[in-house]
Amino acid sequence: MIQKEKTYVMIKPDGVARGLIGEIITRIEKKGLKIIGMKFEIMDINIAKEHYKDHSEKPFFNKLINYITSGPSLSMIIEGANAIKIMRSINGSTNPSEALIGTIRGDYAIDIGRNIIHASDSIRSAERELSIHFKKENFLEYKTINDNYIYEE
Ligand code: IDP
Ligand code: MG
Repeated sequence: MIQKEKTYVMIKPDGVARGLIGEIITRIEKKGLKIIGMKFEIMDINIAKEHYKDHSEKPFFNKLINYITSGPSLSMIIEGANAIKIMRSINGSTNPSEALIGTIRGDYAIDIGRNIIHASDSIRSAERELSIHFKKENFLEYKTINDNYIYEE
């Protein structure tokens, strides 16, 4: 059995407001990654601060928290082999003007302060972020066709 990872992905309020939920989920599903949890909400300000606490000293921190809590965002638990690295490549570089065309940020965004999507950057941050946003019972187990056709065994 191939070892699967879990990562935290969030379609930020600009991605939701621009009608990109379907497009983004389509890319994740078509790649073969599995959605095992989902939450649509306006993120609590303290949760947002905890999520971005590594950036709390940065000059853009307050604007970032205002942006993330400005409207509904879609949080997801995404599972798959190398899911953390794959989701970061699907998203593209943090600054959309440097992100490659073909990535979500490269195709749909321009400004670093409106870059549509988040994904955890390491196993440690994925575990930390998933525990901030989800409870144990939010991790759903079910079969998809991917179990037979995306992986060799
Ligand atoms: P990441 O989202 O690709 O992991 P990080 O460096 O962890 O990038 O930054 C977190 C988020 O903070 C970015 O996605 C972006 O929304 C915001 N951010 C990062 N750098 C800047 C900046 O220089 N100005 C405004 N917002 C920024
Ligand atoms: Mg980051």
